[in-house]
Parts: sequence; C-alpha cells; structure tokens
Amino acid sequence: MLVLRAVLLLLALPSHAEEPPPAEAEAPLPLPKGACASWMAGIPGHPGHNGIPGRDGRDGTPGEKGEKGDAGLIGPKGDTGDPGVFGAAGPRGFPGTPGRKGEPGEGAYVYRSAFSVGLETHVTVPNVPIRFTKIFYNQQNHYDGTTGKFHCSIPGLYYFSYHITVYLKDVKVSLFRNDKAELFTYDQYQDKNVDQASGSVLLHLGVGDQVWLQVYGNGDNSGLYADNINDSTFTGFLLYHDI
Ligand SMILES: [Ca+2]
Repeated sequence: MLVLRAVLLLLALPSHAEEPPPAEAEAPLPLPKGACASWMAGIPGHPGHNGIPGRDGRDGTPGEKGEKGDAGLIGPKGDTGDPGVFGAAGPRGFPGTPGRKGEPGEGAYVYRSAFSVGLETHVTVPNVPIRFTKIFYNQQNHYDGTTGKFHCSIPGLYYFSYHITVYLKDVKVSLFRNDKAELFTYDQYQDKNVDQASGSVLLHLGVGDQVWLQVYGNGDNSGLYADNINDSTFTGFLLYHDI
C-alpha cells in the first residue's frame, strides 16, 4: 500500500532532472506516519496516452472576395417557343386568267324561233295577208310562206318589224294578230319618188297565235314594192320565252 502511494506522488511531481524544484519544494516532504525512514523513490513511469481530440473551434471571419472566374460552357439548346400571333392580311392579288369556254347548253334549240322574209314582187291585193316569199331565214319554219303568217309555237315575248319600200302608190299596212290589227303604218307616196315605211312592236304570244302583215283601208293603198334593187322585209323573233 505504501509503495502505490509513493508511485502516485512521483507522477504528480515535476521532473527533477530538467528544472530546479521551486523553493518551497526544497523542504523535505513530511513522511507518512509510521513510514520507514530509509525508503527510496522508484523509477518514473511511462508517459500516459494522448487524450481524445478537443472540440472544433469557432468559425473564423470571412475572407476577402475573390476575383471573378472564367465564363462557363454554353448550355444545351432550349425548347421550341409557342407560335406567334397571326399577321395582318396581305394585299389583294392580281386577277386570274380567264377559264376555258364552256360546253354548249342542252335544249337551247327548243326555245328558238325567228324568221326574216321579203317581198319578191309588189303587192296588188288589199285586205289579205301579204305573202313574203323571199326567205332570208326561217330555220324553224314558224313562218308559213304559203299563207304569209307566223305561227307561234313557243309562248313568250316576240319582236316584229317591217321595212317597206313605197312606190307608185300610198301604203297603209297593219300588223295583225289573230284577225286584229295591232299596229298601223301609213306613208303617202309622192310622184317620181321612192319612200320607206316601217314599224316595230313587241307582242306577247301564246301557242297557236298568228301574226302577219296586210294592207288596210278602202282606197288603193297597196304601194308595197320590191324589185332587184329594192326590198320590203318582215322580221320576227322570240325575245323571252315563258317556259
Ligand atoms: Ca311619203
């Protein structure tokens, strides 16, 4: 027991070989009561193991701001953006080229009606239909050269006209529709002269209606004339059909 105490005491004391002992340490250690007067100190023990690391110290103050670094690499291409709004309408374009001529329509012939005829000799008989036997056009045969009458086959609006050469006698001529005089033309002949008389009219006709020219009046008014160099003509055609 005494030996253990002595060892612990020596560990607590500084080394005598490196530094002189303090003054108060020069006083002899009191000996334990009852200890042996002739005891000797033992050999100092080995240094103990290092203690565990202490805790981290507090953070230091921030350092000065460093210099600006180099530019980084270019990043990848971004996504496609949304479509923009529609722009304003552009200016009007130039007219296109005309299209090709269309095909002939169907049934047009059905609504054709026209004639144009003339006198071949002067008229001598009054109050009967004048027979125009010089045929300029009568493709549909709606004009009858044997009677001098036009026969309506297509209901609608018709145009009629006549141009009469007047020679040797006065002319009084009427355009008849179904035994009724619709139009009158009178020209007085002057001696050693040639006159012209004319008339025209629009008539709405139904199927079966007949139209012709004839001299009217009680006197001799049959001065309608024609020869190789003078004509008297009668013309009619369908303007609008009712169908
Ligand atoms: Ca006259």
